[in-house]
Parts: sequence; C-alpha cells; structure tokens
Amino acid sequence: WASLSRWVNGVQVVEHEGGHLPFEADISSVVQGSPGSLCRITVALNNTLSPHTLPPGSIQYMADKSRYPKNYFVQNTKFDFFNYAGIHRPVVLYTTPAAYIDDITVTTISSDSLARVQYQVSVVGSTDSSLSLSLRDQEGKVVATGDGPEGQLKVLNPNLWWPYLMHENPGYLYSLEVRMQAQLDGALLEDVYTLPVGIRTVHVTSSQFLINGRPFYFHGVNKHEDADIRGKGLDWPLIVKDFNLLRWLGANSFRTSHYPYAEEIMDLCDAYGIAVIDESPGVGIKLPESFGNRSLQHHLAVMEELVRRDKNRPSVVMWSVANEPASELPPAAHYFKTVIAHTKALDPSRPVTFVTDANYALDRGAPYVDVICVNSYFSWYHDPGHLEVIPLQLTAQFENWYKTYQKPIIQSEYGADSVPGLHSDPPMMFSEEYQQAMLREYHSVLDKKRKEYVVGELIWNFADFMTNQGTTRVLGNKKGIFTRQRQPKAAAFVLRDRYWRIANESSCLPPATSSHSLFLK
Ligand code: GCB
Repeated sequence: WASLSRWVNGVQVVEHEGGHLPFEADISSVVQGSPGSLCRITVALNNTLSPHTLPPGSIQYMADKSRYPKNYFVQNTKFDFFNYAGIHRPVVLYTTPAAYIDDITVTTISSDSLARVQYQVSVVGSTDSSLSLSLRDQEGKVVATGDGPEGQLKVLNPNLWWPYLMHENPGYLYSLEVRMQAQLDGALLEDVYTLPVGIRTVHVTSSQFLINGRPFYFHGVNKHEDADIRGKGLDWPLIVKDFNLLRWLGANSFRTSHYPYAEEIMDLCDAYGIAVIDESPGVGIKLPESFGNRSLQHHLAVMEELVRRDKNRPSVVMWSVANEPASELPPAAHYFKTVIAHTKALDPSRPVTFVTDANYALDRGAPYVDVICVNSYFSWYHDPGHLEVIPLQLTAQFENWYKTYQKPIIQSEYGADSVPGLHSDPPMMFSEEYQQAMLREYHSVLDKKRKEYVVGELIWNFADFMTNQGTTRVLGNKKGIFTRQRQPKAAAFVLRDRYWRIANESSCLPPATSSHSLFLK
C-alpha cells in the first residue's frame, strides 16, 4: 500500500506512509476495558501511487468525453509487476512489560580464531535497568557473556556464517539472549529477547566482493513476492517450495527485486545461507518530480525503516536503494549521493548500490555506489532475435563500466520471456529454446569476466509473475526460469548445471556434497 491508517475503538492510533516495512503503535491507552471485552480495530489502506510515493506513480484523468466516462482515471506506474493492494503480511498484537528491550544492534568482525560481536541494546520505559547477554552456539553451549547496553562479546574459534555452497555448514547462527531487569515504581520488571546472530564480514575491493575474506560470486536470481491465488500475500508453503528450488538450482543469492520482502523470507535466507541484496521499494523513479526534496526525504525515511528492520541479518550483504531510476537526469546526482550517504551512515558495515540500466557515460548515481549493478537485455529489448550480438555488446558493457569506475560489477538482470511448452528450432523469441540460447550467450562472456571483476549474475527472473496488462505481456512477465506455479522450464536446467559447476570450482565443499543432489539442512 502507499499509506495506511489504523483506529482502535474509533481512535486513530497510527498512520504510515509506504508499504513493505513494519510499523507499530502503542494502543494501551485506548484498550482500557476489562479483560475479555471487545475492541474494534479499523484499518484503511490506500494504494494510490503519486510522484512522491515509493514506488512512484501517477493518476491520469481521461478528459476525452467521447472515449471515457466522466471522472474516468487510471493509475500509471513505471514498474513491471502487479500493484496488489491490501494487507499481505501478518498483523500481530503483542504486549511488553512497562519497561522493555526496544532495539538491539549487532555487528561482527572476525578472523579464523577470534570473532568480536559488538552489540548495542536500548531499553524503553526505565532509566534504572540492567542488561545481561549470553551467546549460545547451535549445541546450546554458552560461548560468551556480557552486560550493559553496549559492549563486545569475544568468541574463540567461531563458526562463521557462510553462504550456501561455500561451506559444508552454511548459514550458521548463534543465538544471542538479551535479558533486562528494570525497577519501576518499586516493581521489578523483566524482559527477554533472543536474536539469531551470524558471524561474518563483508568487504568490497576494486574487483572483488569478499565474504569472510574470501571472494564471493553471486550466482543467483531476482525474485518477486508473487504467485497464483495469493498474489503477493505471505504463503508459507510457497516460501518453503521456493527455498527448495533455490537450493536445487545451486543459487547462493537473490535480490529482493523491487521492494523489501517479508521477514519470514529473510529468516530463511539467514538460516540457509542465501546472500541477499536487500532492495528498497525505489523502483520506477523516472519522473523529474520524483527527484525533488519531498521524494528524497521520504526515500531517506524508507531507508531508515529498512536498515532498522534488517540490520542484524547476516544474509543481507548489500543494500540496494533503487532499481532502474532515470539516473541520467541532472538531479539524480544529488539524489543518489544523499540516499547512499544516508544509508552508509545508518549502516557503515555493508556496501550500498542501486541497480542501473543507464548508459555508463551518462549515469549520475554510479559515482556513489560500492558495486556497479547493471541490467541489460541484449537480443531481447534491443536487437530482438539477434543472439549473435550478445558477446560483443555484453563485453563492451562490462569493459566500459569497469574502465570508468574500477568497481566490481554484478549483472543484476538479464533474461528472455518464454512461454512454457513453446518450442522452436531454430530458437525463436518466446520459445524455451530461445531463453536457453540467450542464457548461454551471456554465460560465455560472464565466464571470461568473472575471472576479472564481474562478481555476480542474477537471472531475471526466478519465476513468471503478474504484471499490468500490455501488448508485451502474456498473462504477466514470462522471464521466469520456473513457471508461476514453480515448475521448471528448460532454462532452469541450464542454470542449474552452471551454478553447481561454479560452486564446485570455488567452494571448499568436500567433493561428496558437491553433487546435484538436493542439499538439505
Ligand atoms: C527490467 C526491470 C524489471 C522488469 C524486466 C523486464 O529491467 O528491472 O522489473 O520486469 O526488466 O522483464 O522487462
């Protein structure tokens, strides 16, 4: 939704702008009845998108009375997925003691033999509280303890958090138990919060993306929160299925294109070792008025909400502040400089990017990113049907970007639509064979450049998904390597062979586990 208001027993308790990210309201003062008495919660949602919302959009009134009824209008957007309305994720009612643990921030630094878990805890409701912390490993053994609102826990011989297929035990999580005791009006209050903690580091050089000091290559996907029946709504069996497919594919990463995903999905990324490029809903920022101060202030606020939600997740290895904005426009320089600097100030521990499809020579946001993320659709939107142009055009794309910026590059989107079951020899557009052939052409160039400075490739898209209707969409976008029902197309097998081969080349997995068998945790 674009904005939401909520009333309890007729009293407005909260109003929030923007979807995808959590917010809350303290309703104690309006639910004062006796236990068991009824209380009415009213929610009003508005999914109208304006030039100042994220994502932006605009309402267009159709004035031509000969063609449209009176007051006829449409919602225009500049993004390629269905603008589902409604509440897509759980709404919970919870209680706390009058004084409680409000927030925890954890960052980790490590060498092979020693890790430091730095923590900060904030308490609300009391100025007289004490905190004690204990860190347990997966066997339940306490490996470090601490106290007070900030400090460092030292862990000897830590089990590091590794991405899937980079280690035989990926996604290792400790659990940090934080206990608070507070005095309030003569009463002793207690609160406990347990936070999963993964110990890992992320660094970027001019040509590498390092996790725990080792070069990491993103071989993964772009996703959407989308499926039949539930649309965008959270659906546990679907999530479990998707993670099984990711592991079947040998994918070690995904980008949350083009908005923050449900926390339940992020929990599985932490636990399975799927590295995430965590993207804000800054998609389709194209209109000049969407680069103004009002939009900028909202974008900064959204980044605060995103970082606050996901800052403690080891799976999140980079923030993406936007997808394919009009970054060649003059105001884009100040806009992206500001959004990226703000995100880095909120979280100095992670690299920041945005995903571009602008020309390397004209892009005004690229000077501020840590990693260049480029989308391209050679032989699809450009030179349709001409697979033979890919090697030359893709090589030039990488070389131009690298020469200009000397930063690592991720091919953050590439792909072709295919209608499942449509076959063609020679490969023609929209057939499964064309999608396969296009992948192979891209891969031949990626195989050369990943030895130099290309640090990842994310296919567009994991699965087919719903979009607005249009002459280029056939019941939605068909660039999935799986159908919308999660059945593999021929392209899925091309990627599966490739991802497992890349993983085997670079991992420290013992040979027995690097087969094609499903890697179950
Ligand atoms: C893009 C967009 C993505 C679209 C995709 C496509 O560049 O980032 O949202 O769905 O291309 O298939 O056109």
